Amino acid sequence: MPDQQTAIIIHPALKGGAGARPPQARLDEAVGLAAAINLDVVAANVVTIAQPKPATLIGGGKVEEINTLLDSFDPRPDLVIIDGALSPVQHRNLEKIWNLKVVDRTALILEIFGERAQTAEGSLQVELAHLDYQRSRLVRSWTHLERQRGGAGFLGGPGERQIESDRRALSSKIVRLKKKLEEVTRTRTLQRARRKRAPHPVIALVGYTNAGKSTLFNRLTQSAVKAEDLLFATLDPTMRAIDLPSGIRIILSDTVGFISDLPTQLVAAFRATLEEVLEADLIIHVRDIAHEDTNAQRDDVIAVLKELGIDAEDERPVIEALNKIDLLDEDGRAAIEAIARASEADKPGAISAPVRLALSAETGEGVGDLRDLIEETLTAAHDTMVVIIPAADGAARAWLHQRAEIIDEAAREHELALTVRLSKKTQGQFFKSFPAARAEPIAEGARKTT
Ligand SMILES: Nc1nc2c(ncn2[C@@H]2O[C@H](COP(=O)(O)OP(=O)(O)OP(=O)(O)O)[C@@H](O)[C@H]2O)c(=O)[nH]1
Ligand SMILES: [Mg+2]
Repeated sequence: MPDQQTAIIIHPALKGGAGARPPQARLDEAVGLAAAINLDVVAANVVTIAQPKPATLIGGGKVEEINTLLDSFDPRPDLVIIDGALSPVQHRNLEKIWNLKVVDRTALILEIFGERAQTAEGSLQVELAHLDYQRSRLVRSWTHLERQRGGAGFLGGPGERQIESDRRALSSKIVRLKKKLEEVTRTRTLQRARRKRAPHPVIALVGYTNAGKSTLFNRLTQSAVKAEDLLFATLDPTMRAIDLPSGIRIILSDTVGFISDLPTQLVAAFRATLEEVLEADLIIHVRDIAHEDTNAQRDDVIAVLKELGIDAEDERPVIEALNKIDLLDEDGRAAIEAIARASEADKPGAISAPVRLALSAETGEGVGDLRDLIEETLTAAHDTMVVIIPAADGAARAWLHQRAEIIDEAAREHELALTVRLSKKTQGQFFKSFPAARAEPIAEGARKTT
């Protein structure tokens, strides 16, 4: 285990810059990010920027001040983290001036993702994003930092493989990785297709990092998925089948947390990982309602979902789980509960107008209500019915077997009676494709067999 590396963090705040979040809160978040990869943060400052400098982003005076700050430590810190985006030129210049490794926000998040990824696909995606980022920095020689820069991540120690400084080598590596990733993704798609054949509704938990998704996932599944007070504790989607009280089986999926200014490289790379969300029947947006930036966090999550194609037009039901109410005082809690009650009219909810529910994944308060709401939402979107098709209509039968949950199948004279659970949307498709089919009201007792 190498010694813990030390870092100072600078949050560059553009004067009069847009943004719902106060710079101090952003700085705190950056400190949390650094803690997530076990960096020892020895100083953290906001630096106000009147006008971004093309050469160094930060003005000359401030650059000097930071140098003095660095010198005041003995030994000097290992890293400077700039909680913002640096152009390759700014990056190189700052490293030269401070004679120190500089890490920008993208690289920091990439590093965290790299440490957390657990599945082959997750690791490949991060590596790819990392290479892509490196390639963008490979405009000239890095020799002045050769010693520090080893391995895939900036924290890589000596002995790890050196980054190819040659753009071409990097590019061919990217091509190889992409191929490998394609293979892994294909396997996953196959797995997903197999799951589709057992057509259980998929419920995706999404939300800002540290909102409590994994804790809620554990509550709901009573399993032990890593839940930690670390940013980005979960990187690869974890899925688990659970049975709701009525017997409906659902697949719950825990996902990677979102963050503001997610590196574009990662948005692209993680699209596949978040595909589960794209295909979910119900989205639960978990929010840390006790966080001072809770509204800005919500907006960030909605922005990322939009990038993934889940926009205001999406008709999928959305539940906002207003989590961590145990951290609120009485007034705060009353306010949140009022917001939740007011949203009942929005049932079954949508991304633009979600149904809200106050709860605490930690204490379990309200989690039962969430389970009921999930059940209610899914039931509203699905019907159990008897579908009658001509006995000879193999295509209709196959279609149903592929996309519906078959509860019962009985042969009648020249006909087949299938008791199925079908979403409203799928029903529409089915009866349009197979006009000879018809629906019958479900016989008493048949529902029990679910
Ligand atoms: N007080 C309180 N803490 C909570 C609650 N839910 C989660 N936490 C804590 O919040 C922290 C983050 O929880 P996680 O479940 O790991 O959050 P996550 O959304 O999965 O985070 P990432 O995987 O990093 O995106 C942990 O320390 C939890 O114990 C809650 O209802 N109340
Ligand atoms: Mg998690």
